[in-house]
Amino acid sequence: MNRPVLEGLRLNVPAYVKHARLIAWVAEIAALTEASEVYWCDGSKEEYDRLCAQLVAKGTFKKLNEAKRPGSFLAWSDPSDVARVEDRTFICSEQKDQAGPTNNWMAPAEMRALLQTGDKALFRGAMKGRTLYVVPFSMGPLGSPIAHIGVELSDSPYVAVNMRLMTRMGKGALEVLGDDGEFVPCVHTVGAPLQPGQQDVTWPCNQTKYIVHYPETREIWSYGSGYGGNALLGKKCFALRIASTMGRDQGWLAEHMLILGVTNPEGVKRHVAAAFPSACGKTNFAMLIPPQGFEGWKVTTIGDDIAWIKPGPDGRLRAINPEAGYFGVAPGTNTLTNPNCMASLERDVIFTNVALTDDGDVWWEGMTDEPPAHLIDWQGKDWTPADGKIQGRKAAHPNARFTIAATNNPALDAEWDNPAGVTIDAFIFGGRRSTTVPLVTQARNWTEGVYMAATMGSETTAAAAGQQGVVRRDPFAMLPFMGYNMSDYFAHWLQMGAKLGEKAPAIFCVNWFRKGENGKFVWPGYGDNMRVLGWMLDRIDGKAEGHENPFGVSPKYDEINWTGLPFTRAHYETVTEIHKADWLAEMKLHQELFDQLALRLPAELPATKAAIEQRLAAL
Ligand code: SAT
Ligand code: MN
Repeated sequence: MNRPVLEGLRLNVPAYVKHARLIAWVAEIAALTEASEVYWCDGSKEEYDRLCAQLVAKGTFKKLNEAKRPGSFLAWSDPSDVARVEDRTFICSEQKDQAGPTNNWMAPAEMRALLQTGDKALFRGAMKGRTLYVVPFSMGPLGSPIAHIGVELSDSPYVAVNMRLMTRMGKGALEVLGDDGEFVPCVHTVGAPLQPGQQDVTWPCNQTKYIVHYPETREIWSYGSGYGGNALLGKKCFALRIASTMGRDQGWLAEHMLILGVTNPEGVKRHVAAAFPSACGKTNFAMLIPPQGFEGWKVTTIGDDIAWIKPGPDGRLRAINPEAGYFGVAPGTNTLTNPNCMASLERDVIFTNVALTDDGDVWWEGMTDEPPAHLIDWQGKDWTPADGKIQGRKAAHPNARFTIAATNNPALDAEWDNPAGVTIDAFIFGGRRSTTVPLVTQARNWTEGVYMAATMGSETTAAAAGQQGVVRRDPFAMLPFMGYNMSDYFAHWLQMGAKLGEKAPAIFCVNWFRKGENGKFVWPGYGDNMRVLGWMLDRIDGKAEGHENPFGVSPKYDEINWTGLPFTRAHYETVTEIHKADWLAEMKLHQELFDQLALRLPAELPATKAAIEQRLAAL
């Protein structure tokens, strides 16, 4: 085997690596970025512990109190690098209309000049003074027919250790790859080369950021950020943007969906996949504990963020979670809203941008009613409750996160690692809407369901940089994650439905976030979402009649199990009422989306809209 040795740089290829193309690519990127060293991750616990210890020595990680939070660390990012950067995210397909009007686009040759080939290309010398970590990973159970392999080359040890929790990372993935297997190449740099003798900072990054995807060649290049989906390239970049294009070409779906199992007291188990935008409660829904009135019911987690879905041998859809861990939002999480999550966070956690307590533990807004008397906030400054109350200064960043292995979750589904996946009985789509959209509606057919998902709106959250709380269209909760033309994606969904026929899952649209006149959420949410889920299962089993409205079928008040929840008919009215004026305004927003996507929009969608408008007019 040819093991190239670059001038002055050893590639350090371990004996077990037999993939010539992989080795050649690592050599090429090491040369381009002028990394000072190359390290191949094997994914072992020893390696994880060693890298974490190095991060502690560098000051990137603080080791948390071993008695209170064993095996856990806290990282604080640069204040400019705290969320996904949607305006710096590009889909560089050969043709602009392949990326479509909802994506940033640049011609591949132009982008490559900027990043790789030009004299001042950003990746040239970008890893000077840093180690290049070779991070092989499998998205999906090792060897699953639904899984795919990626290799991330990153100069961030923070990325390497997070990838070990978030994916099946290391030797196992390389074994699946063999000596000639296909992999998605992912190149990542924080964009902060070090001159000889230059002191490093604890969170290196660059003000300039590029998160770039080449769908035709299935490559990812990420520059300048070390945070979350910008840097952990298996997640949004591969498992959604690149995988969505693979799904279009190969007849499957890559979706921004949690997957949960729900078992009734008779032991009958169903599976649902639910799409919500970032920071709208996917992790909470996936870990839900059934409330009073649902004794003997059990909800189990297969995934909390992403689903890869393919038709199985019986013609029904089967889904896997391509990830192996959770990168969840910390603020708002507590023992009442999500006890399973709090239990998952007891040990072996990497926290990012939460606050540090005086006894070496963590705190975030919403963890307890009363904040501790003193904290160090996510920017390393002293914080007391008065800072929160008087100045509104947050101790934890609103997009503060935890990274944990899925195996930390006490509600982990027994099938979560099954290479064949689980059969999907229903899809749920939900946005964050303080008005207009009712608690739950079932689509009368697949096309109506695709319409609901396509026209979904949601108020923006801290998960992405930019203004918060503004309603935007977020089709299928995929707006920031679509790897190709949104209209073609709608068409792909319609085609999948036609292929599935009678075997297609039911489709529901939900809104947990409607507010009353006092500006407070009316629906209690969290565990009580089980009541809505229960109605959906009744619908699937033909046990609930519901009633028709212009958009589909909604529950009658009495069809929901209210045991243990004082939720009156008047409350119910507040979260289910359809205001004609609101909906006439909403339909205009649907039209704006359709105008934007007009060029390749499937005719079924405007036709569905016209039918809804007719029914609305008759209200
Ligand atoms: O993209 S991230 O993984 O940083 C979080 C999200 O938006 O879901
Ligand atoms: Mn997400």
